[in-house]
Amino acid sequence: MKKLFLIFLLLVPIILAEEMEPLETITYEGREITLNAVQGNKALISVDGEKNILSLNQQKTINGVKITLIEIFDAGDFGTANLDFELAYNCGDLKCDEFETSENCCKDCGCSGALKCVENSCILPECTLDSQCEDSNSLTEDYCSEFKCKHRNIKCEKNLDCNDNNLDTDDTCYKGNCRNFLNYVCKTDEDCEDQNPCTTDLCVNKDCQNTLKENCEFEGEPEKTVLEKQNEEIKNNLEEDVKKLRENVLTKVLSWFKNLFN
Ligand SMILES: [Ca+2]
Ligand SMILES: [Ca+2]
Ligand SMILES: [Ca+2]
Repeated sequence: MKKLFLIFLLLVPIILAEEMEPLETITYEGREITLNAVQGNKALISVDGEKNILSLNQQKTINGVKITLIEIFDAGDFGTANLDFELAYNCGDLKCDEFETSENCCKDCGCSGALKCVENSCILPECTLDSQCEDSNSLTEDYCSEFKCKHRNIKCEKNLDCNDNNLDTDDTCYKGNCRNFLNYVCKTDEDCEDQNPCTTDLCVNKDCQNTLKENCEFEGEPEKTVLEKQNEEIKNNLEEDVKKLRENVLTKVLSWFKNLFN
């Protein structure tokens, strides 16, 4: 449905109303329109060099532009004219119609040689590959979009860019963003205290070891240490982020497919 609405919008002609003075030139949809002279109830008009005379309230197509002479003010050498313009062709329907050229509608007619059509103008492409946009700045991501080089700021390129001068965090660069996650579960044996009298609580290589003592009876669940809880929370948040990211990607893919069949 959305697609149909867009196509409808594209097919609606753009009409421009303009009051012009003699020898004035305007650009309308890539066409150069000049009011050459006003005399009595007539106006001499040219579109990209092709001339024609219009009488008051008359409509003529000159070089692919439908022009209506709506009104004339102060008829004479310095008179002005009120004109309506409408393209006689449809730029954007993917057909290179009569009067359409690379200059006024490269959307439909394309561009010659190495030129590429961007925003309905033929331009010499700045790039076709991301690698042509390298700016020697490691903190920008360089890419080619619509034949122009773009540079997106990123926070890091390598892990070293993320050093937070904190030995308790592992500093990594992930897709241009820094991650500084705690790299220890415990520092001392006290950090591993699980409130269970039947375990020996030790901190070994930054990790807790709670070993069951032999022939010891204790009812209930052993408690987690504060640090264990903190690390579990970080892990849960990370898993939540990854889940959201996956859902986002899936939604986008589904909506792309939906649009494709609408
Ligand atoms: Ca066309
Ligand atoms: Ca760069
Ligand atoms: Ca660190």
